[in-house]
Amino acid sequence: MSNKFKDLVMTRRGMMGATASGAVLAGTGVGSTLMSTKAAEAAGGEYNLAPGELDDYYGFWSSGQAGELRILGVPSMRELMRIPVFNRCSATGWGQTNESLKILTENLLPETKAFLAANGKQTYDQGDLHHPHMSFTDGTYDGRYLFMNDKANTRVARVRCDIMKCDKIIEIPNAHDIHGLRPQKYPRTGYIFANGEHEAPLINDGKILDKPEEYVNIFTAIDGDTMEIAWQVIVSGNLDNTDCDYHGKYAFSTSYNSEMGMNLAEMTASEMDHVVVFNLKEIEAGVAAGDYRELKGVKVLDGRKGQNKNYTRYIPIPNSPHGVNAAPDKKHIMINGKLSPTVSVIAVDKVDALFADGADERSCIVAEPELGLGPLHTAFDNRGNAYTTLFLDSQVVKWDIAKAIEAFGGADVDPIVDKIDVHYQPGHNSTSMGETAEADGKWLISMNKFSKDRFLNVGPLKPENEQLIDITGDKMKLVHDGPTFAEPHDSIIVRRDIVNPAHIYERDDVTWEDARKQAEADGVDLDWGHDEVIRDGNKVRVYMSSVAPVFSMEKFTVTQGDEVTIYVTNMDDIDDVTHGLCMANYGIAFEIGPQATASVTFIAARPGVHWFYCQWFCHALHMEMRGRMLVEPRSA
Ligand code: K7E
Ligand code: CUA
Repeated sequence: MSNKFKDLVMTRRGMMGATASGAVLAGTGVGSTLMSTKAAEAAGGEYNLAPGELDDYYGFWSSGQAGELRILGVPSMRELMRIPVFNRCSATGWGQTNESLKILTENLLPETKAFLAANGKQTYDQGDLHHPHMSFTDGTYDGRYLFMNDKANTRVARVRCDIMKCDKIIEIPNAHDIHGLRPQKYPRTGYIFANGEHEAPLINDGKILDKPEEYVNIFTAIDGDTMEIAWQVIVSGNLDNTDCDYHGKYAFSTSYNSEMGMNLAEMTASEMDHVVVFNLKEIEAGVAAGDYRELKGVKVLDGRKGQNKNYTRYIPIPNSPHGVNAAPDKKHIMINGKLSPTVSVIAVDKVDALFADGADERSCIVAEPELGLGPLHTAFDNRGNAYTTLFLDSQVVKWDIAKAIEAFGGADVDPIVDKIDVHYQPGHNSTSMGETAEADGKWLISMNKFSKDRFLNVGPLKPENEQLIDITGDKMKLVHDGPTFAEPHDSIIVRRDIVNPAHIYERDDVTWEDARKQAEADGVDLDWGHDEVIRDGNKVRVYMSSVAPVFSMEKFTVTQGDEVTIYVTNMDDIDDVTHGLCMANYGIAFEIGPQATASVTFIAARPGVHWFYCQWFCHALHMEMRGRMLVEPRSA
């Protein structure tokens, strides 16, 4: 008998034996085994949705260096939509329409605008979108907004969940390279907490390089309603990831470089790094008391080590911690070890003492289970289990939080419940509703940085791989491989009843308020099928509307060198009838959703007849949906 065959027989015998003895015992254990098996089958069977069936969850995905937000259906893992944010988009005209350019430029710092102008640009055309999170009310998602960071260019963006478009992007002054980002969970969002990852001189004017003592790092709180900066705190060490408690009292940020080193050897020199705890009430009191300096219009408080202020505490954590994850039990914060094989568990109710009576900073650590190599991020179910990605082991480990606490107290228990191989090198993971108090323990996504041999070879650049795991049973069960283009960095999984986007736009949407104001000034009623060419010196404003399959304007004439703005209002009010306007050989193309107005401005520098056409398929006569712009040569 070959070894393989023997193993198989052994396994089958083992299984049969367990089932048989279970049946004989007929105790409570049998019932729960059957229950969990059934639940696993039920959940596992549904991931492969039939055509036309809808998913149970919205998945909101970051795309890392691709700079956009993506919507997937979970559990089918079908990609439903891409929302351009920090990137440019050929299909929607994001970064080209006046409406999107306003969002992309209005909150850039003056020095950034000057720098971009020197490079012939109005705004950045790239970003690195890591962490998408929904706004909260009372510890769970409220379906209002999604917030996300741009590590590349130090920005934070917001997406409106009613239309699933980005409506605000702000640049964060004083900080460098926003990485960790989380919304306040309680009582509501409230604050958006944003970590500056890379430390720099506070006044970064090019006069300081090798004086590490002058380098600082900045933690920022943004008002999620106004997207204005509430306050900033200077910290010691750099800042990686962040999360906050369920009580509205504290935020927690990991620091993998408490040494403030400038190279790898310096950055990993000490055995211990730290987690910075931010005391929100104390910081607000400090702001009220005027204990800040104003830098680039922002109130900046000093929370560095050794300042002995009550704004921050520094909890020592083994070398180079990474992810921070608040458990849905509202009691525990997980600090993922990265270089340490451990996850450090902070008890939130023991944090008060760090501020009140100067208790030892490590006294709030209630467990530190050794889980495997390279723990990066942790997700949760509703049964007291945590699921941690192990980057180096290429595994997800399921562990029991209560048992980890018992073991830390000296009990002889093993908190590890199960391990599953993932393919390969997982970074973030997320569970259904797992970062809220309504975690439901159904699905786990493992976002893996490498796919290697899992898919057909597409050349040296490989897709990444996000895997769907059924977590309803005792054992985790891998049910789906999902190849993705750069990069499934992070995701959240939101119950579908929480998200209720519109089908068509409201005519009075704020998105095109500038167009509406200009139209009013020009005596044009945007809400009726207008058709006007307004001349204003060398500025020309062309107003037209669209109803499938025609533009209201068949042709218009401008003069070479004119600054032309074309406003298009889509008068169709039918679900899914989006039009576009593409001006051939002018590099212009944008989307106009049903009942929306969109506009674009350009210099008509190229004389001749130029066809514009609708580039979003809208009608059987979509090809016929076109018109002409005549650009007359400017007479010398
Ligand atoms: Cu979310 Cu990579 Cu930006 Cu962890 S950080 S993997
Ligand atoms: Cu309108 Cu195609």
